[in-house]
Amino acid sequence: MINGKKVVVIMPAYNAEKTLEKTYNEIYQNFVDEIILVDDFSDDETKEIAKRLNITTIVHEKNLGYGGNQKSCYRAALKAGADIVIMLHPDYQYTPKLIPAIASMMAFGEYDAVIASRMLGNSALKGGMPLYKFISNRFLTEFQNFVIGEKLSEYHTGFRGFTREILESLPLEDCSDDFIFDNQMLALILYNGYKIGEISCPTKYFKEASSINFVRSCKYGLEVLLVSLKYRLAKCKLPVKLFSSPGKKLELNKELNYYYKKAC
Ligand SMILES: Nc1nc2c(ncn2[C@@H]2O[C@H](COP(=O)(O)OP(=O)(O)O)[C@@H](O)[C@H]2O)c(=O)[nH]1
Ligand SMILES: [Mg+2]
Repeated sequence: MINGKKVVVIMPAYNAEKTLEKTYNEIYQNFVDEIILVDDFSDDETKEIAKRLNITTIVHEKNLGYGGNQKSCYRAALKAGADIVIMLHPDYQYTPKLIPAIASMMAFGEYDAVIASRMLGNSALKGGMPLYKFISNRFLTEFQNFVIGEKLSEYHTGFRGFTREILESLPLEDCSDDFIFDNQMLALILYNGYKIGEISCPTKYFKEASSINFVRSCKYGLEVLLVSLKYRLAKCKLPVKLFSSPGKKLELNKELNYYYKKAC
């Protein structure tokens, strides 16, 4: 708990057996009330390791994709009574040591969402981010900031925090089940007038921390351009799916398939 707010860490996992334990070991648990992992039908030992680490583990019976995985994570966190949810990739790319700082930025009412940015400061390339990802990130960020009229240092980090209100109020069920989910969610947060705070975060690139290939990155990049344009059109009062209509909020009565539930 921080300031009386229940803090839940969620980890959308896919083939994370080599990095999960290291990530978990760096979560300072004094402030964290619960950790929930959703395994998106990995073909490695992710769920077994999660259980051994005493992490509440939910499994998908088929691969739903990165966005589909996050939807399950947020449903589970809301059901667990979370006031603040921290999304952390279990691939040991971001430092979990920043969780208390990120949660505090929301727990005292200052922000509705927080991103741990690799682009504040100068650490992304030093941490091994491939040059093409760095340049794409810079370009997409500048483009998106310009089109939607915001000023974030990046929109693509895998370490973020959200208040319960955001998870309950936005039409997240209508967002993609693929990687573009992350970008749609940030765009929706801004579209609806919520405040996003940023904190600088070191990043590490190594084989297990980065599996998205060039082709998937290109698809993601094009989708980011599209999300930005849709945002602008919707702000101009044109009917645009996801932004204009009320949309579908997270369905909390959807069944979650618990593989292991930590005893309270
Ligand atoms: N659910 C799901 N997650 C995936 C898939 N591929 C990658 N991921 C996860 O998506 C996140 C981001 O992918 P990653 O390869 O680390 O991207 P990068 O670090 O930005 O290069 C990681 O937590 C991966 O485990 C997939 O097919 N399904
Ligand atoms: Mg990664």
